[in-house]
Amino acid sequence: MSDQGTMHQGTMNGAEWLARALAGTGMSHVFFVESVMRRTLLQLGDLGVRPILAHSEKAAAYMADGYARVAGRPGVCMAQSVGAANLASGLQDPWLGRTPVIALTGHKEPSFQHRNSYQEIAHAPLFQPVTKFSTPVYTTGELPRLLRHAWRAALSDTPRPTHLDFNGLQGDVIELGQTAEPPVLETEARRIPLHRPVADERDIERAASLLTGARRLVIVAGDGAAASGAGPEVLALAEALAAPVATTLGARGIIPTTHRLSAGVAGSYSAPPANRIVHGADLVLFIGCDTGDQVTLNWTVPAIDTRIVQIESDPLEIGRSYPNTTGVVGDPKATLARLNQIVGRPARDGSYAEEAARIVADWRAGMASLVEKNTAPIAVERLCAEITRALPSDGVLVADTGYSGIWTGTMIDLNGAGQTYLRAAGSLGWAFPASLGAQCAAGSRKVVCFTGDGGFYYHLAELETARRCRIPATIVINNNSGFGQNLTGVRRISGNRPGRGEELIRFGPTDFTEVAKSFGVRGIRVEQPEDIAPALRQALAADQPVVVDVVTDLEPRAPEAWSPPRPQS
Ligand SMILES: Cc1ncc(C[n+]2csc(CCOP(=O)(O)OP(=O)(O)O)c2C)c(N)n1
Repeated sequence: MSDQGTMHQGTMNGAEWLARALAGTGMSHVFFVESVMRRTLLQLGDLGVRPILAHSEKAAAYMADGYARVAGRPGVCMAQSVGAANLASGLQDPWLGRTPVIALTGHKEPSFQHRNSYQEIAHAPLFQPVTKFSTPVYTTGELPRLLRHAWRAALSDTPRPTHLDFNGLQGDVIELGQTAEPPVLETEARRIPLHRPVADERDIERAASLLTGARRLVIVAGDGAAASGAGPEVLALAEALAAPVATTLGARGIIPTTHRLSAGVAGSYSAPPANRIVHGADLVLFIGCDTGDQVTLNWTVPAIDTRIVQIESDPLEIGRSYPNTTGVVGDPKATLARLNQIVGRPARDGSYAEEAARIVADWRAGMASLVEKNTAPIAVERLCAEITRALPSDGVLVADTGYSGIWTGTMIDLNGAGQTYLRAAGSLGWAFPASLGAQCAAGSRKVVCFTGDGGFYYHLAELETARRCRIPATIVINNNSGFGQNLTGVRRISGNRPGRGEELIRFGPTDFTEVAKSFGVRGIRVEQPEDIAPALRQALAADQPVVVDVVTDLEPRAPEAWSPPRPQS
């Protein structure tokens, strides 16, 4: 090809076009594993976008996920052909968590297909279940159109990953051709959600009259409400209608968690109050909430026949799981702003809000002895209380799945203003790489990762990335030498015989400060409760990554969700 790598009048090499187009969106970092798109990565660096070399493709995808959620713009991750399967597996969490991650891979030329090529299986089936849009790119000429489509698809409601698979195992096709298209992806670079349609006025009025007519109204705010930045509008509505506010785990902190109307996280990863309060409602207002099994405790909270009003930007979500639903399709923040105007300040009976506040206060009082526990082994409730105190007012908390989600979602309070809570959508090990990506987007805001030791083992190698790239996240490890959450289940199936089956879930002990040190990362070991606060203070003040390895015990159980009584048969 005669024009390889050279610049013609008004045209540009595809690799350069890609770099300029990505840089033009305002992104600051991309995440990759060598060997892929080297020219693009070098040019991105020249344009001020930092390529972060990760140690596995899955970690690169998680970094892009954390980055996107904090930046409010797409996160980009890249891998060569043989890394595509690993990258695709890393898209499960952003798919479930509804994050616009854009994955770029290479594949071998058509002439290599169907003849036992080294290192490659079909990519399309790998990406099909975890992307909204996935397509091969065979020429540079197609690149601008397909990348723009991948960009739009990732960002449009509901945001989710997309994928471009470039010809050539390192994505070489874009090295070969020229394009005259301007390197521009977006007409206007905006934070997500890009569009904020307000629902139909009659639908909002109908919702307002249902809501004001309910006596025991409860709001359940979901990840969509959090993504829309609807916290102030949710709180204003809750106050106007004296409605307790429960949230999905991902919307933890959308309003201040210590507010008298905050009922906490509802569903399966919850403390008892929220489920009791939601289940006691005569009408539930879901806002940007997927009504999935996790937030509804397998569709029992609220009960399936409860009257529902649902505000949701994606019409497909209206009534997906609750038949008795009145839908309002619009961006949560923009639609709530109008709803609040219509609702005004009606006279309300505040007795259900008072009852809810009492349920929460009683539960908190019951937790006080653990929250204040002063002796070793350290209670995780105490660790959480120390994180509540230490997290800066604009801090970002990134939680892993399982107990890490339950502990942080029930025992760490958030201010409902500048703080951000990100949680795994289920993949153990997600939090550590995601926190590194989040920190890349967060600038001077501090990111705190909360992970169990089981979760942390997954991507230990990224300690090297954190040091090399000087990503100053604070990594708190709840180090209980095993899969704590799974102890209950193993005991149950082994007939509660002491020790029986525990080899399935116990490991360690490991001193993660020694592990960190071997990667050149600072570590602080904490074995006594009074040492947690100083350790967090030092870690948060550092301009480098710090591992805070907190030694806890495997036995204590995290808060358990309240389940409604089974109907008599
Ligand atoms: C990829 C993946 N594999 C397995 C699981 C199942 N799982 C959920 S929580 C958990 C244990 C987590 O252990 P750890 O991170 O040490 O936290 P702890 O429960 O001890 O607080 C496991 C194995 C999962 N969620 N994701």
